[in-house]
Amino acid sequence: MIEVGSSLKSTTTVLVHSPIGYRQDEQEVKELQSLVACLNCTVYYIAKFRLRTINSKHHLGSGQLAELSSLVKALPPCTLVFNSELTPTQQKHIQQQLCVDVVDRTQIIFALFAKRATSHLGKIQVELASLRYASTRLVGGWTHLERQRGGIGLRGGPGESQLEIDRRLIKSRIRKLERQLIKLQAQQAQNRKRRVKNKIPIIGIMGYTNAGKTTLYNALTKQSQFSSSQIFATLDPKAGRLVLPCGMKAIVMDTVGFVRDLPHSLLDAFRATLDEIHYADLICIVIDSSSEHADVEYAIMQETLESLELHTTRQLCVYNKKDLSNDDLVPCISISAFNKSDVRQLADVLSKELRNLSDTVI
Ligand SMILES: Nc1nc2c(ncn2[C@@H]2O[C@H](COP(=O)(O)OP(=O)(O)OP(=O)(O)O)[C@@H](O)[C@H]2O)c(=O)[nH]1
Ligand SMILES: [Mg+2]
Repeated sequence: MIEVGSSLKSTTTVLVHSPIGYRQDEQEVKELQSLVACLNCTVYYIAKFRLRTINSKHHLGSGQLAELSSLVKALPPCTLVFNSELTPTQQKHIQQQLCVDVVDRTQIIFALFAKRATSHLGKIQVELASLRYASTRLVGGWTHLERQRGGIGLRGGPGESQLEIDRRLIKSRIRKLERQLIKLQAQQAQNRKRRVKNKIPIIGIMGYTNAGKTTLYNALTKQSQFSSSQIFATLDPKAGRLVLPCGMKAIVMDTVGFVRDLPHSLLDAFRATLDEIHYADLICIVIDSSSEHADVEYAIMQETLESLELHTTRQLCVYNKKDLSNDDLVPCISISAFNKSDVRQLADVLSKELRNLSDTVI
């Protein structure tokens, strides 16, 4: 059973990393470690298994499950955090066989989003996504919902099973949240109309989590929104005004950061928040140039933009944190070989690059 938006039962965790085959995946483990750390949990141990195939009943192979079981017995009480998405059946079987709490990466991301949501809109979106996700995984009771929501739903008629009550409770809560979301979206549409009427261009800032989007947003709009080295520091989009050196006014929008394998239901919930970005004239893709995996993060970002149908909006790549980067950035320039001025600009960049190279050689 998934506790909607709650933190883990035990704050001591054992991470279970079990990719298929042999691939470089240290970053995936580090990312899960940071997600868990953001929930104030400690990682006691990282268990790694290589899978040839995924076991439909308990995810790991039988021998691997026995190995994990002995490990768990030797450790203090903990929660097992799987670095992959488990089916409800797999989760239930591992829990039963090892007598420990089990959560997967998706549930960790949900818990973190729930912890970070501050605005009314953000809270509604996260709860909606959690409930939609949970409704597809209902295998047991859902009585904690009644506790959490102060007794919504009440008991059904005679003969209604716990599972039926659970489904009804979730459905009615989802409907209520959807109605609230529609109202908030109508308000957003009003604000948007005003901007369109005033013909103010919109610049969206997007990128992998922790790339420095909010820091850049603050620098551009002279605001002081919360920025932090923690993953998913921003959940609620912010919009601020910017006056460009040419005197043109623009709206700059900061957005939620993305990670690999962001649960689809979360992405769907955040579609509403990211609706505004569909009206952007330009998207600044912020890339952390000091990250060892900047290229992977960039690829994940492009995939996400595609799934949000934002890939056709004009983009500008901004390589941030160059003060931390040891590598020389891959230079970017866009030209038309038919355009003399572009070719001159390219010649300038080439001479600058070559000068830099010869400086390094000397
Ligand atoms: N050294 C250095 N650190 C930076 C730079 N820009 C941002 N940071 C730091 O990077 C961390 C993340 O910055 P944020 O602006 O919160 O990043 P974000 O992309 O908004 O992150 P999320 O909202 O979590 O997606 C913070 O600790 C910032 O101080 C930079 O140019 N150089
Ligand atoms: Mg941010």
